[in-house]
Amino acid sequence: MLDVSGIRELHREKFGKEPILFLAPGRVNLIGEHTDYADGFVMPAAIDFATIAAISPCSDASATVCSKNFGEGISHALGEIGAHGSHHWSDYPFGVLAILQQEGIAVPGFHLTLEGDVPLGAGLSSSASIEVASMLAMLHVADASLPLPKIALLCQRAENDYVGAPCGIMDQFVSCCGAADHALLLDCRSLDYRLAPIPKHLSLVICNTMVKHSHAGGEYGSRRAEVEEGTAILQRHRPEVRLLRDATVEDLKRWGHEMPPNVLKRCRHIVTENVRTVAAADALEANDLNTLGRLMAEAHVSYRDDFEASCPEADIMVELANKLEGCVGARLTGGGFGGCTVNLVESVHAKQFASKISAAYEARTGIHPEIYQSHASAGAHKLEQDAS
Ligand code: GAF
Repeated sequence: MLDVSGIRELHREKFGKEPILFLAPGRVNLIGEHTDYADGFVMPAAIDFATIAAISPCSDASATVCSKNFGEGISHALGEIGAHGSHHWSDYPFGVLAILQQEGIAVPGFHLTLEGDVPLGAGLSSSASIEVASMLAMLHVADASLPLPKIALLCQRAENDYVGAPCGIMDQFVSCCGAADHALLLDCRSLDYRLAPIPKHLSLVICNTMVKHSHAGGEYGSRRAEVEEGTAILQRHRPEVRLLRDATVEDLKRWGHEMPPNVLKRCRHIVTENVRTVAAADALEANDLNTLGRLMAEAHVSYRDDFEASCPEADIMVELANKLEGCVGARLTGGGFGGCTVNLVESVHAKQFASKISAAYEARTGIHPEIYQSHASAGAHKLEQDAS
């Protein structure tokens, strides 16, 4: 759990001013992987792990960010933020500042302290949580407000344009709009969403394979490029296909032979994943947990075999989970190539599930995993002065 009063104290000590605090959560995705940038469907939930941004205005025209857990602090003149980052952790808050400036929002000089407990590089959206918490904080000192979906879009732009990671909208959106005890089915084209309650007797158990992933690294971008290549081939026959959201399995059967085999597989993952994701939301709402579990299993196989975004350790984690008592569904979550699995587990079995999977995974891989239990939590918000 984040030490809210410790963060407040740290800020006071460093900058001599009482800060205002904002919290933005990380996320776990139940289903719908790499569908967001194809205008498709995703169903994540915000989690108990988060970033807190503590901010106070300063008298000169500079922006200073500091952190104990992300790394060294840094300061820039407000007029010298630039359009691209420098591969430093502070690219996330400075990217947010750059985008707000581009939007014509006059953010005055500030001191910003950022602390978080979202495991880094684990596929749980630590970056989105830093961006969203930073943006809420900067909007506060600018005395400006924006609707949450707009904040999500601007944070995505910070990550795409300033940090240089070609992510979709899912992570920033659920960090902004997540709701306690609910998963969020998002239509990534219209940004309409509906909240599906997670049954009270289920727990979210997140298993960290400890295999690091990185979005700025090549694999995420190369998958995205393959998806775009496949989309362009379909568009020759069906110009109304703007993105893979508009394509069907029939389209792929008819014209898939024109695609390189790997491109066809990537497209098949996305087209079928969209169908599974909407069906999974329906199943969750209908309390049809067998169907939900089956769809999560199919999604993992598709992610592993068609999208080729899994890794041996994640496959082992999922295989082990599926054998344990109380497991409703298990799959690799997030951008892929490592990170965490998401497991829906009957709460009465969750503790035993965690200890058994930890021991079995370590026995199979020699890696000691981290296992986190989380609720589906609320989206980004201001922390009241007395929050501790
Ligand atoms: C990462 C990206 F940031 C998201 O936009 C999404 O594409 C996800 O990978 C895969 O579903 O988290």
